[in-house]
Amino acid sequence: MLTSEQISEYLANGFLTVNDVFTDHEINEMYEAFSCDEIQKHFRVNPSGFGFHLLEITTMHPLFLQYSCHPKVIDLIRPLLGDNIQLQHSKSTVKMPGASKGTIFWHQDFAYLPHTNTSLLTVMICVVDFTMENGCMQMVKGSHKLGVLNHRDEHGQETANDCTEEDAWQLPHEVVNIMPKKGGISIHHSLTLHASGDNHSTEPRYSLAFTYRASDAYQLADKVWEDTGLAVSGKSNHMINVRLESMVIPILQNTKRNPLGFPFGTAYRQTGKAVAEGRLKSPFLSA
Ligand SMILES: O=C(O)CCC(=O)C(=O)O
Repeated sequence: MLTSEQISEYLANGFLTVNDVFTDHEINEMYEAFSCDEIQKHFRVNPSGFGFHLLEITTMHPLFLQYSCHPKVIDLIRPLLGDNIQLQHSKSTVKMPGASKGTIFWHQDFAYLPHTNTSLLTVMICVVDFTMENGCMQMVKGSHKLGVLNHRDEHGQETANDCTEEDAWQLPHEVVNIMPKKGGISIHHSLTLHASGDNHSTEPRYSLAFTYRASDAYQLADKVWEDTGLAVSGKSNHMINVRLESMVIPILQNTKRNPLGFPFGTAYRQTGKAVAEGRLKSPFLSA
């Protein structure tokens, strides 16, 4: 369980590091799971980008499913999300050593997966020590209180470098290096601004990321992954109410980085087929 100090820290800063969550035995198990052929082949296919983000990892190995639902994780996040929790997505975050294989620009996760409320967070499980050298995450203290920042270009599309509001990670804002030890985790709020660099060490940075949501957060955009909506705490998905938070959400129209929608998916176009295909247009509006 989190102490009241840790809960206050998360609420104030928008992130938290907790060490000594998993034993060496559990970490070795995860490491072994990463080593299976099915998973390894993904890390090597894309030398220049998002090969390290392999989504739906819970469907690829039973151990990853087990750890996404593990009481050690769920007991820690229950005070932050409430009793009814679902998985929103799962992924490997394995940074291979080398330039341009793992840079993540400043962003808020919520900008890519907006919901009706912001009760979403990500747990990163560190299978090795996280260091500046191997591309640990950096987070801006208190940025979860800034609302949803702009991640769009003038056409409403995702920008190449994610968040456009540079002031948000300059002084007086404080940037913190998030460096859990092997077996530790970090937890960050879906609005916490974060980034990470390449892995300049000689070893892969093995880690897993599970994004969870309060079950009353209803998804507005981005892909529904195979494991989205998996109940990990409390009631199953029946009879869940939807909770609305008052906010403005700049919905991304597309993802430039990858038209197929991997890894972030595209905003759902909430239009019927005839409208989407341009067969139906108002006779009173110009294009
Ligand atoms: O793995 C990392 O260093 C960062 C991952 C990240 O920011 C994300 O997936 O949103």
